[in-house]
Amino acid sequence: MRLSRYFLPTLKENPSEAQIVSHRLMLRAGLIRQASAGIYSWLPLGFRVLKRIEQIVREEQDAAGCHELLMPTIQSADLWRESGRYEDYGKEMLRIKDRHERDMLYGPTNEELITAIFRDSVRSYRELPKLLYHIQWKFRDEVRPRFGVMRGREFLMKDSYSFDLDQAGARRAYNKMFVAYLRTFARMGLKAIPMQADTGPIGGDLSHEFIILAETGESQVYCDRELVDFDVLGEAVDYEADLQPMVDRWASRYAATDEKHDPVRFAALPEARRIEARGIEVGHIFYFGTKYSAPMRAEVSGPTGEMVPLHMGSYGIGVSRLAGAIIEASHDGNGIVWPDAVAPFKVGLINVKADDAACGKAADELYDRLRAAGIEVLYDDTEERAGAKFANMDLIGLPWQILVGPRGVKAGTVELKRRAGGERAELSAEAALAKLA
Ligand code: 5CA
Repeated sequence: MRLSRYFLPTLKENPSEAQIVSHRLMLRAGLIRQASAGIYSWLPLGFRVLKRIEQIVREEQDAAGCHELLMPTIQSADLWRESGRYEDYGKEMLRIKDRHERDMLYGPTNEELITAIFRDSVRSYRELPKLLYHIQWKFRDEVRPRFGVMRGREFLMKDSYSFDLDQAGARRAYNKMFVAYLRTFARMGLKAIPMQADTGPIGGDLSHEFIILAETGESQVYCDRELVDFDVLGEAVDYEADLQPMVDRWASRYAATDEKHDPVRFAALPEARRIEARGIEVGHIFYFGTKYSAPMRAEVSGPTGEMVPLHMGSYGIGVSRLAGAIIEASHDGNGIVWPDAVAPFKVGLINVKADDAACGKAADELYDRLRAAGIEVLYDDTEERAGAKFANMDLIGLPWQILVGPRGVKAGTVELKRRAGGERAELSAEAALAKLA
């Protein structure tokens, strides 16, 4: 992509409305713009990041045997009356009337709708277990939307739902999601720690929040330091095998949010291992048994012919929140430092001297070669002065930068810079290409 043709409205000044670094950087780097309180437009660069995050989430859900579908954002109130949550949800729910005066709502979550879909199509325990998910916008009329996309009113969520005959089956589904979540966040360069958590309006008695540690997090959390160093991506996962030992390895260590904190158990840890910190919740998984299936009569015939209500769980990931959370975890004084896996482009190519014909030619050629090699590149071919280009490229945080300047053009070299750490090397264009390919 040539920057001269792209739409990347970056800001030089810090926007006054942003209180935390990720919000500031998302506005400054031209990723998002606020449409109204807690509601954001995703500009081209931000949208690429959002799609990257979504794709990692999708790949790990698919690997765990979860099937993607898409439910609507607008739902009928009648379904929510069946579960009893229409009244319970209170002011957080955006309620709408259609032209026939029917009560509708903008979905804050989808337990009711998926339960209705399932009960209308599945009759026998033989069709179980099933895991379904979608990635769809939600609306919650939060009292205090803040921190940009971290606590929005409209936000993108991946929500999965599991259907099993009994509690043991539901536990297997829960474990699959537990492991899939560990992998998902690790692939994004995050250290997310599963912590015992409150279930809130979703309900149920088994629940973990996946929390990344960050000073600006909204939750107070407590955990065993050793969890931070657990390796996640090192071992291959067989989702058909018993995942309980792997889950226990994590769940047996102390990790809890404020609501579930047990000071006595925490104090039993050696002092050097006690972490008390702030955390950002990037995912939340729940087992809630028959909370929805019983009142909504989502039943299947069991092995002996009797009708039994489904055992269910739901599993959420804050896809849009993750864009902010990743920046909280990965930035420096100059801007964002995107982990490779979610970066909007892999490389930023800079023509350091816009008015130098030889530089322009060399940079154009390298741009073509990078693209031919399938490397995603944002090429700053604008007339800006070099200093402004460098600052801008650091701000948007692409993992690699290639600088093409007059001295290098004479010597037959370019400068390759790693955004994280700032390491630089002078090398031939061929060597730079080989390194990036
Ligand atoms: N139905 C369940 C699981 S599918 C559910 O709604 N869970 S949740 O309420 O915990 O939300 C799931 C995830 O969405 C959270 O872990 C969080 O990462 C994200 N999320 C929740 N509220 C917001 C919000 N206001 N803004 C941005 N992300 C949010």
